[in-house]
Amino acid sequence: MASSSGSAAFRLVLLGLPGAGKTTAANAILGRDVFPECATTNSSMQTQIIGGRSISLIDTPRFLMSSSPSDGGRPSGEDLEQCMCAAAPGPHAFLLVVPLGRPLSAEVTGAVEWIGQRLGEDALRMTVVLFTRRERVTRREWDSFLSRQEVRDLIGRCGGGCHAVNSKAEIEACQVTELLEKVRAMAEKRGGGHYATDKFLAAQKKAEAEREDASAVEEVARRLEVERERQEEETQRLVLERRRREMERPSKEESQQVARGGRQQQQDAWWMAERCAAVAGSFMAPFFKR
Ligand SMILES: Nc1nc2c(ncn2[C@@H]2O[C@H](COP(=O)(O)OP(=O)(O)O)[C@@H](O)[C@H]2O)c(=O)[nH]1
Ligand SMILES: [Mg+2]
Repeated sequence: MASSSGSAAFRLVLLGLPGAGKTTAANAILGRDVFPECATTNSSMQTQIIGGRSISLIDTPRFLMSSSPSDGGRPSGEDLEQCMCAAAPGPHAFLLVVPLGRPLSAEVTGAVEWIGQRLGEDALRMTVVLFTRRERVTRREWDSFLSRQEVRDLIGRCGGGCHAVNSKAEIEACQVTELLEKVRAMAEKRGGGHYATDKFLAAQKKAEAEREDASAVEEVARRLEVERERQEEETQRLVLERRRREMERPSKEESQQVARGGRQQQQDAWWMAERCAAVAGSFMAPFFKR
């Protein structure tokens, strides 16, 4: 995802969990309070010439790494896309800001995974872990912290190693130079160039289109399923209706019996009428003879 910029400028994106110290570190690196310290809601860029090089820092929203709106984050992807646009044509490094003085939480290690998943392995190769609140640990504590396996794993996943600062106090120029030297060395190791925002955005768009296609296919499948269920119910209803009609209709034998019974009654009626006529005839005959 990297592309060659050929520019002497560096664009660095600060990433980290809420309250990690991104805004404070950005202001300290630039030596001016240019980013407001109140809760950051949008990614924005500020530029300063440091040691003859144009350094642009992109501060990111408090909840960039949280996709859950309940945490204050915006719908997945929106903040990150805005961050990438602010860093266009692309950052030369990502600074993953991690505060010192507390054990590494699962969220911090999760942040590294987040970078890998959302920005790709290339972004991890151009990430420096920037530890803040350096003044809170002694040299001995710092050394012991660095020797811990989970810390080594965290730093090992990032191509640019680590750097520690106290951003509450003014960061000394030499510390900034040291950090920028790490970024430069990292860029050189990678063959130069910056993370390509356009490729990132194109990949985002492609993923978005794929998600839309997948949901369109899901919608068609859902409609087909509804139609299949409807037809099944209709067939069931017709079968029951036919059964009900069959139960109500007399059987063939019953109908033949009924028909036979009717004919018999008719024959009986004729026979009765004939008999009556015969009896009536024999009874009346003597009167007519006279
Ligand atoms: N002591 C000390 N406090 C710091 C340092 N960096 C940040 N802070 C404090 O940590 C809090 C959160 O910092 P902020 O930059 O707003 O965090 P963000 O949410 O990552 O931007 C603020 O009160 C800062 O003053 C540091 O290096 N040392
Ligand atoms: Mg902030």
